[in-house]
Amino acid sequence: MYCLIQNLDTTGSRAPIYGMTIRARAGGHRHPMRVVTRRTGLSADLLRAWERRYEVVKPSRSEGGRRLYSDADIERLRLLYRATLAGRSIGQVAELSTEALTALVRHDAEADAEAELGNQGAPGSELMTSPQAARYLTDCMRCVERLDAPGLDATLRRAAVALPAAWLLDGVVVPLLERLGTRWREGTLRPVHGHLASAVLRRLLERVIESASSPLATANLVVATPVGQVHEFGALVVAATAAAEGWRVTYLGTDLPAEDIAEAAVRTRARAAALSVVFPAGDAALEDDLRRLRTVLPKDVTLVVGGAAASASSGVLNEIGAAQLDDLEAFRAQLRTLRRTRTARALTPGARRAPSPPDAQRRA
Ligand code: B12
Repeated sequence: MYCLIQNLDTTGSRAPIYGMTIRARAGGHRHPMRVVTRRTGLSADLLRAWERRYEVVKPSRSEGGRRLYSDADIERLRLLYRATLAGRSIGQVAELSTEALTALVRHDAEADAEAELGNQGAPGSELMTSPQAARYLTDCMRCVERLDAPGLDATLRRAAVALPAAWLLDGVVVPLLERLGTRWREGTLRPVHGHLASAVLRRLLERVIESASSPLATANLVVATPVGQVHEFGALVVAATAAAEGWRVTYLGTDLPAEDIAEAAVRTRARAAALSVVFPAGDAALEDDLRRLRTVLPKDVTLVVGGAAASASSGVLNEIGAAQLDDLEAFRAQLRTLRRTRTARALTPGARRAPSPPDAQRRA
């Protein structure tokens, strides 16, 4: 499909960019400008100027003549904006392919972190991730303490624009959730603080999952918590992490029976299913459900399990061949390995294609 689209496009060195955009236009969502400005952080005026002068994207038009942007357009604009925030002019980056921009933005982020660490950071502190992230984290905590939901929402939105997704998650969202848990336990925050923050964080994570989940992705993932597991944020963070890694993510929510997870994996042609288990630990019903899930899940769907209760069931996880992962870094590494393995398989002459949903169901 991708080759076919590339062949259709004859715009020279930028062919892959427009090939990707065409594909998204043919099948993906189209978004009006206000969605684009909200998701990227660009103002409408700046966006129009970039289009006029540099043709950074070529939106289609509605019948009424309004601009309509694809998901790939939005991703490209977001990367361009980040590249300019790092100190470049738009003219220096407008011609780069989306892949080159992704690499550039990632490199900027790493360089920024190293420089800041050299200036101020002691290993092991929050500054390991980014001082900028630490500042957002402090601001978020202040908003929670004041029960200021709009303020928390606005701070997280700013963080989402300014920081690479991995920093947003590892440097702001996860530490914020951890602090909330600690303060709640200590009794220095009341349940209302936790509820207010949870509602805002859930919306943020859902936005990250939706907007980072690439419609162009070739690898699909389903994420859920199994039966009896109601703690949701591990699963949400994992889903957002995978989306930011370029996976197409289907987030299923909590407390799901094995059969439902398997059906979603089959229907979305998932390469992997990720489960979060937190409480209760070592639960016999959970372990039965995990065994059943492995039998109803197609064989070529990798099962990945993490969360505080995972180690209590490591015997069962070993037995069913599930990958038990402790943290988001290990998860990212696993996702990259899975994608490489799949690409290598697809490139091997005569390699077996991933089963179609009905085949997979029959085998199950
Ligand atoms: C919020 C919360 C709740 C909320 C959940 C809301 C929701 N929609 O999720 C509510 C109020 C419902 C709740 C209920 C309960 N909770 Co509670 N809860 C918490 C709290 C404060 C935060 C959990 C959280 O969201 N953390 C943030 C996420 C991101 O962290 P995480 O899940 O650990 O995930 C990280 C890693 O584990 C990993 N990860 C997680 N999943 C996966 C998956 C994969 C594939 C990978 C790679 C990685 C990975 O990545 C994440 C990022 O680092 C914790 C305390 C704490 N500090 O953790 C207690 C806590 C988890 N709850 C606890 C308990 C006991 C309960 C209740 C029994 C309380 C009660 N008496 O009713 C009930 C249980 C209800 C039930 N039926 O199971 C205990 C569990 C103790 C234990 N381990 O044995 C904790 C630890 C509090 C405590 N110290 O006592 N809880």
